[in-house]
Amino acid sequence: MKVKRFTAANMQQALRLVSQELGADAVILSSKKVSVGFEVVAALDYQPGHEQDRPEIERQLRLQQELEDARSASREPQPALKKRDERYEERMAFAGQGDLSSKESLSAVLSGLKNDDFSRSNTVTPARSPAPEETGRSAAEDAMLQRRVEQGEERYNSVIQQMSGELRDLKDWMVSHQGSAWDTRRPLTWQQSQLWQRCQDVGLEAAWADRVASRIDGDVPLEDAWNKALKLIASDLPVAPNGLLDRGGIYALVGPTGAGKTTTIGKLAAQFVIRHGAESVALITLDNYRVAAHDQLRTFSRILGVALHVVPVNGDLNKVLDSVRDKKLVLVDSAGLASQDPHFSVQLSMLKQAGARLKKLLVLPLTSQGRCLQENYEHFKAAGLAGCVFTKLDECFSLGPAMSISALTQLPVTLVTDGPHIPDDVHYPDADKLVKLAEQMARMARTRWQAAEAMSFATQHSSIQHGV
Ligand SMILES: Nc1nc2c(ncn2[C@@H]2O[C@H](COP(=O)(O)OP(=O)(O)O)[C@@H](O)[C@H]2O)c(=O)[nH]1
Ligand SMILES: [Mg+2]
Repeated sequence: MKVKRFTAANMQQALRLVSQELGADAVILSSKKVSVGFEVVAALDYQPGHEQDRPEIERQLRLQQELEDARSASREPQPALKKRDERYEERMAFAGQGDLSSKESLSAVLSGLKNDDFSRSNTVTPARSPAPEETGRSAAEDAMLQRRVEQGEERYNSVIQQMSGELRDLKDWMVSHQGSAWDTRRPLTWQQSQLWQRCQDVGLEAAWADRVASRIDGDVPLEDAWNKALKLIASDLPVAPNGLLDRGGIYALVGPTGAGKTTTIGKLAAQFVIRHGAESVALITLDNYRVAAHDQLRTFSRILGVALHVVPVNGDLNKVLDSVRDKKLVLVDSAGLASQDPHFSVQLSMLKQAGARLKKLLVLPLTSQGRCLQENYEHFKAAGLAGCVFTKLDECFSLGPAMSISALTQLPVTLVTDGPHIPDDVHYPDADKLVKLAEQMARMARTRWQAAEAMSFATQHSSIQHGV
């Protein structure tokens, strides 16, 4: 937008100056009678009704005035300057509230005037800057004036830049807080906060969600960014090599009561017996703190024809392990004791003493709440964990909490069980499939909630209808 003030002996001449300099599309913003004739303020590319343009109009008029004042200062005595300042104040107040109540296009105004109004034009006092030869001012003075105007513009631009920077910071801060991002010191963009929220829906721990969201740049559409995020989640999830237990080894399953330790041992033993024969497997149990605690394992051992070794309270697990050295696969079952139980520390030290040859796998039932799973990890980590087993996949509604423990503690998922049936319901994990499943569960949960909400709305609605 270009704004300029024109002064002429009469209105027609002032409009002609406008037409000459700004063209027929110029819009008259204001006009008024002044001592030397008429003054018109006109603009090009002006949008009527755009109140936000007013500062820009005022800025351009002010610059024009400053330039004129500076020019006259170089040839007029001081008191004249004050007079001009007053004129400037007067003009500022006048711009936008002149005699022409509506802001009309110049072509419309001109077409309303008689042609001979223009032919009768005589001396015009143009607002345009006089050339140096007209004013008698030197080129150096002109350059100085020009510099002053440019300095004013520079100051203006730097203030605008500073303000837009502050606005950007404020927006980032608001976005990161709106998304309740984990690390509020490092704000997330709007898209990252959307990804963060989706990670939360999947059940990922806030710290992991934050790590995932902050690694995605915001240049791609949200759905593409989400697919990238899912790939990152899968790559963050440590999984044990496929077929690890098929090669044999010495494994102990630890975890809370009812997690599925004994059942999983039954599945693994049965599969190994089918492939390698009963004499290749040994079962050991530390769980003899309760009456009939190892009855279930004894039943498995009888059916499979596999030897079962019971380590008594305060017994020597290492000695028993030595006695089954010739077995390809040794599986140790344990009791899911509470940490305040005095037998817990006894069992823990037995497991620790067995050293690295005995790989301890933490059994995490996916049906448990995230907080419980975290407690289970804290409870058993002193045993020196080598991996974890996800159980009850068939009964769970969220995979995120267990996946978070595995990813944040770098405990590889070694096995996944998805039913109580022996020997079939045990599998080696696939990170991509687990993540996909986790996302599907989150989507299903959302749909379920939406349906429930719709149902409750429908019920309330019908209640009102029936006047209940
Ligand atoms: N649905 C389902 N049930 C399981 C699974 N694994 C174990 N269970 C059941 O969970 C219950 C407790 O299992 P158990 O092996 O005794 O747990 P433990 O106390 O850790 O030894 C039993 O009824 C099992 O049949 C599984 O993957 N899915
Ligand atoms: Mg058991």
